[in-house]
Amino acid sequence: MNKRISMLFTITAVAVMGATLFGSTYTQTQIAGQSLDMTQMDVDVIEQIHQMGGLQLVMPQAFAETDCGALADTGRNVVEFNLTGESVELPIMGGKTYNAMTFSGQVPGPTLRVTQGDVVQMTLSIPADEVTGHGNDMHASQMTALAFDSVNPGETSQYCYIAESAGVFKYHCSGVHLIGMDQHVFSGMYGIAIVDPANGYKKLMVEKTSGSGELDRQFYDADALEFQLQFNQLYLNEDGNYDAGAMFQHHNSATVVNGIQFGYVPNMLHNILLKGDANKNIFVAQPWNGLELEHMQSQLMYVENDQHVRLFIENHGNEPLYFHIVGEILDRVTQGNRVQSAATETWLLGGSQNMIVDLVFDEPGAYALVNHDYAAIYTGGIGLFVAGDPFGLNPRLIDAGILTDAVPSYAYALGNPSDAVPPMGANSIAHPAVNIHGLYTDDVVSEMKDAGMIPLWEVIPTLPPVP
Ligand SMILES: [Cu+2]
Repeated sequence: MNKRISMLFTITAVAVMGATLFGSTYTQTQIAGQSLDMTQMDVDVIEQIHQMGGLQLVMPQAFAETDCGALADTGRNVVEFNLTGESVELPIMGGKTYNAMTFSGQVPGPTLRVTQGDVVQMTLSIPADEVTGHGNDMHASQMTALAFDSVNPGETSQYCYIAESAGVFKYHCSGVHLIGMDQHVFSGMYGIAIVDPANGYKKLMVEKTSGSGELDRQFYDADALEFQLQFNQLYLNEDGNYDAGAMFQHHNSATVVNGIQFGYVPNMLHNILLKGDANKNIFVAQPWNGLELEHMQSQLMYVENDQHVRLFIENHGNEPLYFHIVGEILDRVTQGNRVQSAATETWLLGGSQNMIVDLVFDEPGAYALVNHDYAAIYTGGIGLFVAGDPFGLNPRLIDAGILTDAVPSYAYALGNPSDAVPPMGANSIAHPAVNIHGLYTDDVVSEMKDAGMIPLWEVIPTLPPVP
């Protein structure tokens, strides 16, 4: 064997050995559901690496436990953020379920909204019957990485930090001492914190041309109707379990927006209103169509024309997000508290990156938001905004007695989906109504009913027929 071939052989052998030793073990460890015993980690190094799945992540802990008492005495506003780590079964497209891991029974987890300079008091509780420990790495924090670790079942842990930087920030489970972090995140343990700028948002300037074609500038007040859109992927096997092998190869099984594939597309009611038949689909893909799906039935997002709309967008996934709205231009893109672009067609977000998009929908119509990666579009990365009254429904809804007067968006009749509506901030315009929509456990749904959000699946059958 000549030297070159011998060298190639050696490299190949090492690669094969590596795959055997690490790859397969990793998959088993991950899928088995996180029971790696850290007390066993003093064994020899190879065995240790073997147990961890071929990779020992040597990095500081994600955050330190800080003195919540001292921060509470500073006079700053303290915001409590309480989460529980819960494994539950949740639906996926096609009538199946998957073994989800959640913060507080929903995917994504609850959104935290604070103002720059506030103290966040984050408390993570893990129920005693939970199958694994969980942690929470909040990207909005900047802390010495010391004491905080994953929380064991039956225990609670707390840390505090000052939200110093404005913007959108992901939070996610950090696994059990970082092990299984990928499984926990892709199974649903992610969410966002919105940190509003201390001086509020800037007003929006949109360049247009006037009637005679001359350049004109229109200004919109900083107050806006707001939505949150969190993109991610699922990597599931046929049994609805996380498939680490698929993740390592970037072979996702679904693209999700706020946890759901095709969650913001027309449904049965829209079919009836526009086509006179519940079964005549308007859109190419309407998997979450019927009222029997309750809070999982797809819903649309409604905005007014000539209204300042603000979108908080996070890419939680492994794949890039090429965010685009079909038929619209992103009037302003902000990251952190800095404007990155204006009047742009598409903006790219890498993994764990975010932006705030400000825009105005000028004309009545239906506008699809997409990840303009075609593989993402056709696996669920698409949803619809409906601006104004493009279908002329106002007179029909008034005739039916559902509305008393013409309204500037269908949100006044149907509400906007709860999982796309962030908590209110100082520059938020209130949504006319909010309907219960999202990847929620039944407990979360009943809390939302108590909070006055609309269960459309109960309300719609009681409405008079629309002529
Ligand atoms: Cu976890």
